[in-house]
Amino acid sequence: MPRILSLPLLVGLCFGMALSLHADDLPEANPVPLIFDTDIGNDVDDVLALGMIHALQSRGECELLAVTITKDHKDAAAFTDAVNTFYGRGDIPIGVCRSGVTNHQGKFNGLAHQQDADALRYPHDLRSGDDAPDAVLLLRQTLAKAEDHSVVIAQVGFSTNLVNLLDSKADEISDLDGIALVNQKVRLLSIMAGAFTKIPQDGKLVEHREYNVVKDIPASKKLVTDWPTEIIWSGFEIGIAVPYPHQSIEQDYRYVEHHPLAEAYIAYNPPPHDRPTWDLTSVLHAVRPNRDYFGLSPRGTVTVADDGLTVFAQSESGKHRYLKLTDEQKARVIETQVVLASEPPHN
Ligand SMILES: [Ca+2]
Ligand SMILES: [Ca+2]
Repeated sequence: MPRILSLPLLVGLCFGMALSLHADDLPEANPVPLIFDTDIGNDVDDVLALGMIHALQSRGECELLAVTITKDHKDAAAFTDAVNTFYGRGDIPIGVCRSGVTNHQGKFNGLAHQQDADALRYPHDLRSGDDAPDAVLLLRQTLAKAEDHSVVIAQVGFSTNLVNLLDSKADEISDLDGIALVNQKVRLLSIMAGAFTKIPQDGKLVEHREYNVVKDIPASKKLVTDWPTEIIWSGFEIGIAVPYPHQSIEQDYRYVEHHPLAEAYIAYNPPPHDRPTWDLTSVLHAVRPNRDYFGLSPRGTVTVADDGLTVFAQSESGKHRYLKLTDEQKARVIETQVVLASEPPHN
Protein backbone atom coordinates (compact mmCIF):
# COMPACT_ATOMS: atom_id res chain seq x y z
CA MET A 1 0.00 0.00 0.00
CA PRO A 2 1.49 3.38 -0.93
CA ARG A 3 2.29 5.61 1.94
CA ILE A 4 0.20 8.78 1.72
CA LEU A 5 2.03 11.93 2.74
CA SER A 6 -0.06 14.61 4.41
CA LEU A 7 0.26 18.18 3.13
CA PRO A 8 1.90 19.44 6.36
CA LEU A 9 4.40 16.60 6.15
CA LEU A 10 5.19 17.36 2.50
CA VAL A 11 5.68 21.04 3.32
CA GLY A 12 7.79 20.03 6.27
CA LEU A 13 9.84 17.77 4.03
CA CYS A 14 10.51 20.50 1.49
CA PHE A 15 11.57 23.03 4.08
CA GLY A 16 13.05 20.61 6.57
CA MET A 17 15.49 19.01 4.14
CA ALA A 18 17.14 22.33 3.47
CA LEU A 19 17.89 22.68 7.15
CA SER A 20 18.63 19.24 8.50
CA LEU A 21 17.50 15.70 7.97
CA HIS A 22 15.67 14.28 10.95
CA ALA A 23 14.46 10.70 10.89
CA ASP A 24 10.97 11.97 11.78
CA ASP A 25 10.82 14.04 8.60
CA LEU A 26 12.03 11.40 6.19
CA PRO A 27 9.55 9.07 4.56
CA GLU A 28 10.25 5.53 5.67
CA ALA A 29 11.29 3.13 2.99
CA ASN A 30 8.87 0.22 2.90
CA PRO A 31 10.09 -2.43 3.52
CA VAL A 32 12.67 -0.94 5.89
CA PRO A 33 16.22 -1.71 4.66
CA LEU A 34 17.83 -3.05 7.84
CA ILE A 35 21.32 -3.90 9.06
CA PHE A 36 21.55 -5.97 12.25
CA ASP A 37 24.78 -5.40 14.20
CA THR A 38 24.95 -7.92 17.03
CA ASP A 39 27.16 -9.57 19.66
CA ILE A 40 25.21 -12.80 19.17
CA GLY A 41 26.35 -15.47 21.58
CA ASN A 42 26.77 -13.30 24.66
CA ASP A 43 23.07 -13.42 25.52
CA VAL A 44 20.03 -14.97 23.89
CA ASP A 45 18.03 -11.80 23.22
CA ASP A 46 20.09 -11.28 20.06
CA VAL A 47 18.79 -14.61 18.75
CA LEU A 48 15.14 -13.83 19.50
CA ALA A 49 15.64 -10.41 17.90
CA LEU A 50 17.01 -12.06 14.74
CA GLY A 51 13.95 -14.33 14.65
CA MET A 52 11.73 -11.24 14.90
CA ILE A 53 13.54 -9.66 11.96
CA HIS A 54 12.83 -12.73 9.83
CA ALA A 55 9.12 -12.62 10.71
CA LEU A 56 9.00 -8.90 9.91
CA GLN A 57 10.72 -9.57 6.58
CA SER A 58 8.27 -12.38 5.80
CA ARG A 59 5.48 -9.86 6.43
CA GLY A 60 7.05 -7.40 4.00
CA GLU A 61 8.01 -4.89 6.70
CA CYS A 62 11.79 -5.01 6.46
CA GLU A 63 14.60 -6.40 4.36
CA LEU A 64 17.65 -7.67 6.23
CA LEU A 65 20.54 -6.41 4.09
CA ALA A 66 23.39 -7.72 6.25
CA VAL A 67 24.32 -8.95 9.70
CA THR A 68 27.54 -7.66 11.26
CA ILE A 69 28.93 -9.18 14.42
CA THR A 70 30.84 -7.62 17.32
CA LYS A 71 31.44 -10.85 19.23
CA ASP A 72 34.92 -11.96 18.21
CA HIS A 73 34.41 -15.73 18.03
CA LYS A 74 34.17 -17.68 14.80
CA ASP A 75 31.04 -19.59 15.84
CA ALA A 76 28.98 -16.37 16.07
CA ALA A 77 28.91 -16.04 12.28
CA ALA A 78 28.26 -19.77 11.81
CA PHE A 79 25.29 -19.75 14.18
CA THR A 80 23.91 -16.56 12.58
CA ASP A 81 24.07 -18.24 9.17
CA ALA A 82 22.34 -21.30 10.64
CA VAL A 83 19.46 -19.13 11.92
CA ASN A 84 19.20 -17.23 8.63
CA THR A 85 19.18 -20.53 6.72
CA PHE A 86 16.46 -21.90 9.03
CA TYR A 87 14.27 -18.99 7.91
CA GLY A 88 15.12 -19.63 4.23
CA ARG A 89 17.56 -16.72 3.93
CA GLY A 90 20.96 -18.37 4.07
CA ASP A 91 22.40 -15.92 1.54
CA ILE A 92 22.20 -12.84 3.78
CA PRO A 93 25.79 -11.59 4.03
CA ILE A 94 27.50 -11.76 7.41
CA GLY A 95 30.51 -9.68 8.48
CA VAL A 96 32.82 -10.16 11.44
CA CYS A 97 35.33 -8.19 13.49
CA ARG A 98 38.71 -9.11 14.97
CA SER A 99 38.47 -6.98 18.09
CA GLY A 100 39.29 -9.54 20.75
CA VAL A 101 36.15 -8.44 22.63
CA THR A 102 34.18 -11.37 24.11
CA ASN A 103 36.26 -13.95 22.26
CA HIS A 104 34.75 -16.96 24.05
CA GLN A 105 32.35 -19.32 22.30
CA GLY A 106 29.34 -18.61 24.52
CA LYS A 107 26.61 -21.02 25.55
CA PHE A 108 24.74 -21.59 22.29
CA ASN A 109 26.72 -20.62 19.18
CA GLY A 110 28.12 -24.15 19.15
CA LEU A 111 24.65 -25.31 18.08
CA ALA A 112 25.91 -24.39 14.61
CA HIS A 113 27.99 -27.59 14.67
CA GLN A 114 25.35 -29.86 16.24
CA GLN A 115 24.90 -33.06 14.25
CA ASP A 116 22.03 -35.54 14.14
CA ALA A 117 23.23 -38.77 12.56
CA ASP A 118 25.57 -37.51 9.82
CA ALA A 119 23.83 -34.22 9.03
CA LEU A 120 23.93 -30.77 10.56
CA ARG A 121 20.91 -30.18 12.77
CA TYR A 122 20.80 -26.60 11.44
CA PRO A 123 22.17 -26.66 7.90
CA HIS A 124 24.24 -23.68 6.73
CA ASP A 125 27.28 -23.10 4.55
CA LEU A 126 29.21 -20.43 6.48
CA ARG A 127 30.97 -22.79 8.87
CA SER A 128 33.25 -20.24 10.53
CA GLY A 129 33.72 -16.52 10.95
CA ASP A 130 37.20 -17.11 9.53
CA ASP A 131 35.49 -17.42 6.15
CA ALA A 132 33.37 -14.25 6.54
CA PRO A 133 34.25 -10.76 5.28
CA ASP A 134 35.29 -7.95 7.58
CA ALA A 135 32.30 -6.12 9.03
CA VAL A 136 33.48 -2.67 7.92
CA LEU A 137 33.95 -3.87 4.35
CA LEU A 138 30.45 -5.38 4.35
CA LEU A 139 28.93 -2.26 5.93
CA ARG A 140 30.55 -0.05 3.30
CA GLN A 141 29.38 -2.32 0.45
CA THR A 142 25.86 -2.51 1.85
CA LEU A 143 25.51 1.23 2.41
CA ALA A 144 27.05 2.14 -0.95
CA LYS A 145 24.34 0.16 -2.73
CA ALA A 146 21.44 1.60 -0.69
CA GLU A 147 19.13 4.50 -1.44
CA ASP A 148 20.10 7.76 0.23
CA HIS A 149 18.80 8.25 3.79
CA SER A 150 17.05 4.87 3.77
CA VAL A 151 18.96 2.40 5.89
CA VAL A 152 18.05 1.66 9.50
CA ILE A 153 20.71 0.00 11.64
CA ALA A 154 19.82 -1.94 14.78
CA GLN A 155 22.96 -2.13 16.92
CA VAL A 156 22.41 -4.56 19.78
CA GLY A 157 25.99 -5.30 20.81
CA PHE A 158 29.06 -3.12 21.12
CA SER A 159 29.78 -0.02 19.01
CA THR A 160 33.00 -1.55 17.65
CA ASN A 161 31.89 -2.11 14.05
CA LEU A 162 30.00 1.14 13.62
CA VAL A 163 32.87 3.22 14.95
CA ASN A 164 35.32 1.35 12.72
CA LEU A 165 32.95 2.20 9.87
CA LEU A 166 33.08 5.89 10.83
CA ASP A 167 36.90 5.70 10.76
CA SER A 168 36.98 4.10 7.30
CA LYS A 169 38.45 6.00 4.36
CA ALA A 170 37.21 6.41 0.82
CA ASP A 171 38.04 3.30 -1.22
CA GLU A 172 37.05 1.42 -4.36
CA ILE A 173 33.63 0.70 -2.79
CA SER A 174 32.73 4.35 -2.26
CA ASP A 175 34.46 7.68 -2.65
CA LEU A 176 32.85 8.75 0.63
CA ASP A 177 34.63 8.29 3.92
CA GLY A 178 32.80 6.50 6.71
CA ILE A 179 31.11 9.52 8.27
CA ALA A 180 29.99 10.90 4.89
CA LEU A 181 28.74 7.47 3.80
CA VAL A 182 26.67 7.05 6.97
CA ASN A 183 25.35 10.59 6.68
CA GLN A 184 24.23 9.96 3.11
CA LYS A 185 22.77 6.46 3.43
CA VAL A 186 21.55 5.89 6.99
CA ARG A 187 18.16 7.14 8.20
CA LEU A 188 18.26 5.99 11.80
CA LEU A 189 20.39 4.11 14.30
CA SER A 190 18.31 2.15 16.83
CA ILE A 191 20.57 0.87 19.57
CA MET A 192 20.32 -1.17 22.73
CA ALA A 193 22.82 0.40 25.07
CA GLY A 194 23.09 2.47 28.21
CA ALA A 195 20.59 3.12 30.99
CA PHE A 196 18.41 6.18 31.40
CA THR A 197 16.83 5.46 34.77
CA LYS A 198 18.31 4.04 37.94
CA ILE A 199 17.92 0.26 38.15
CA PRO A 200 16.57 -1.72 41.14
CA GLN A 201 19.27 -3.85 42.76
CA ASP A 202 19.19 -5.42 46.24
CA GLY A 203 16.26 -3.23 47.26
CA LYS A 204 17.91 0.01 46.15
CA LEU A 205 17.93 2.08 42.97
CA VAL A 206 21.45 2.27 41.56
CA GLU A 207 23.25 3.73 38.54
CA HIS A 208 23.79 1.05 35.93
CA ARG A 209 26.82 0.74 33.68
CA GLU A 210 25.35 -1.20 30.81
CA TYR A 211 27.15 -4.17 29.24
CA ASN A 212 27.10 -3.04 25.58
CA VAL A 213 28.76 0.22 26.60
CA VAL A 214 31.18 -1.19 29.18
CA LYS A 215 32.60 -3.86 26.85
CA ASP A 216 33.94 -1.23 24.42
CA ILE A 217 33.90 2.14 26.17
CA PRO A 218 36.20 3.90 23.64
CA ALA A 219 33.84 2.91 20.82
CA SER A 220 30.77 4.07 22.77
CA LYS A 221 32.39 7.42 23.50
CA LYS A 222 33.20 7.93 19.85
CA LEU A 223 29.78 6.82 18.65
CA VAL A 224 27.92 9.39 20.76
CA THR A 225 30.12 12.26 19.54
CA ASP A 226 30.71 11.32 15.89
CA TRP A 227 27.70 9.35 14.62
CA PRO A 228 26.01 11.75 12.20
CA THR A 229 22.37 10.55 12.23
CA GLU A 230 19.75 10.36 14.93
CA ILE A 231 20.12 7.62 17.51
CA ILE A 232 17.22 6.07 19.42
CA TRP A 233 18.43 4.34 22.57
CA SER A 234 16.75 1.40 24.25
CA GLY A 235 18.22 1.59 27.74
CA PHE A 236 18.71 -1.32 30.10
CA GLU A 237 15.47 -0.39 31.88
CA ILE A 238 13.31 -1.08 28.78
CA GLY A 239 14.31 -4.70 28.19
CA ILE A 240 13.93 -5.69 31.82
CA ALA A 241 10.42 -4.18 31.87
CA VAL A 242 9.22 -6.51 29.10
CA PRO A 243 10.64 -9.98 29.87
CA TYR A 244 10.11 -12.84 27.41
CA PRO A 245 7.52 -15.26 28.85
CA HIS A 246 9.28 -18.62 29.20
CA GLN A 247 5.99 -20.44 28.46
CA SER A 248 6.40 -19.29 24.88
CA ILE A 249 9.77 -21.05 24.65
CA GLU A 250 8.14 -24.25 25.92
CA GLN A 251 5.06 -24.07 23.69
CA ASP A 252 5.35 -21.82 20.65
CA TYR A 253 8.38 -23.33 18.90
CA ARG A 254 7.15 -26.90 18.64
CA TYR A 255 6.26 -26.54 14.98
CA VAL A 256 9.63 -28.16 14.24
CA GLU A 257 11.50 -30.86 16.13
CA HIS A 258 14.54 -28.63 16.66
CA HIS A 259 14.25 -24.86 16.74
CA PRO A 260 17.41 -22.74 16.90
CA LEU A 261 15.74 -19.98 18.93
CA ALA A 262 14.25 -22.27 21.55
CA GLU A 263 17.41 -24.39 21.81
CA ALA A 264 19.57 -21.29 22.18
CA TYR A 265 17.27 -19.96 24.90
CA ILE A 266 17.36 -23.25 26.80
CA ALA A 267 21.15 -23.48 26.47
CA TYR A 268 21.56 -19.93 27.75
CA ASN A 269 19.05 -19.89 30.63
CA PRO A 270 16.30 -22.48 30.54
CA PRO A 271 12.65 -21.95 31.53
CA PRO A 272 11.23 -20.97 33.97
CA HIS A 273 13.55 -17.97 33.46
CA ASP A 274 11.87 -15.04 31.73
CA ARG A 275 14.74 -13.37 29.88
CA PRO A 276 14.70 -9.58 29.43
CA THR A 277 14.16 -8.58 25.81
CA TRP A 278 16.69 -5.77 25.43
CA ASP A 279 17.66 -6.38 21.79
CA LEU A 280 14.13 -7.21 20.66
CA THR A 281 12.96 -3.74 21.69
CA SER A 282 15.56 -2.03 19.48
CA VAL A 283 14.48 -4.15 16.51
CA LEU A 284 10.80 -3.50 17.18
CA HIS A 285 11.35 0.24 17.23
CA ALA A 286 13.66 0.09 14.19
CA VAL A 287 11.02 -1.53 12.00
CA ARG A 288 7.78 -0.29 13.58
CA PRO A 289 8.55 3.17 14.97
CA ASN A 290 4.99 4.49 14.61
CA ARG A 291 2.89 1.90 16.42
CA ASP A 292 3.00 3.45 19.87
CA TYR A 293 4.85 0.50 21.38
CA PHE A 294 7.12 2.99 23.13
CA GLY A 295 7.24 6.64 24.03
CA LEU A 296 10.24 8.80 23.24
CA SER A 297 12.20 11.15 25.44
CA PRO A 298 12.75 14.75 24.33
CA ARG A 299 15.79 15.35 22.15
CA GLY A 300 19.17 15.57 23.80
CA THR A 301 22.68 14.24 23.86
CA VAL A 302 24.01 11.10 25.52
CA THR A 303 27.52 11.23 26.90
CA VAL A 304 29.55 8.21 27.98
CA ALA A 305 31.72 8.56 31.07
CA ASP A 306 35.12 6.90 31.44
CA ASP A 307 33.51 4.15 33.54
CA GLY A 308 30.75 3.51 30.98
CA LEU A 309 27.93 5.40 32.69
CA THR A 310 25.57 7.00 30.16
CA VAL A 311 24.18 10.46 30.92
CA PHE A 312 21.43 12.16 28.93
CA ALA A 313 21.22 15.96 28.70
CA GLN A 314 18.15 17.45 27.07
CA SER A 315 18.72 19.91 24.22
CA GLU A 316 16.63 20.89 21.20
CA SER A 317 19.54 20.38 18.83
CA GLY A 318 20.40 16.94 20.24
CA LYS A 319 20.37 13.89 17.97
CA HIS A 320 19.59 11.37 20.67
CA ARG A 321 16.34 10.18 22.25
CA TYR A 322 15.61 7.16 24.39
CA LEU A 323 12.65 4.81 24.59
CA LYS A 324 10.11 5.11 27.37
CA LEU A 325 7.43 2.63 28.34
CA THR A 326 4.11 2.91 30.19
CA ASP A 327 2.40 -0.01 31.93
CA GLU A 328 -0.21 -0.02 29.15
CA GLN A 329 2.50 -0.32 26.50
CA LYS A 330 4.31 -3.19 28.24
CA ALA A 331 1.61 -5.78 27.56
CA ARG A 332 1.49 -4.90 23.85
CA VAL A 333 5.27 -5.02 23.49
CA ILE A 334 5.56 -8.42 25.21
CA GLU A 335 2.77 -9.95 23.12
CA THR A 336 4.08 -8.49 19.86
CA GLN A 337 7.62 -9.70 20.50
CA VAL A 338 6.39 -13.21 21.34
CA VAL A 339 4.24 -13.40 18.21
CA LEU A 340 7.04 -12.19 15.94
CA ALA A 341 9.90 -14.18 17.48
CA SER A 342 7.92 -17.44 17.38
CA GLU A 343 6.42 -16.96 13.91
CA PRO A 344 7.30 -19.90 11.63
CA PRO A 345 9.17 -19.29 8.37
CA HIS A 346 6.69 -18.45 5.61
CA ASN A 347 8.29 -20.58 2.89
CA1 LIG B 1 24.97 -18.95 4.10
CA1 LIG C 1 23.20 -8.24 22.33
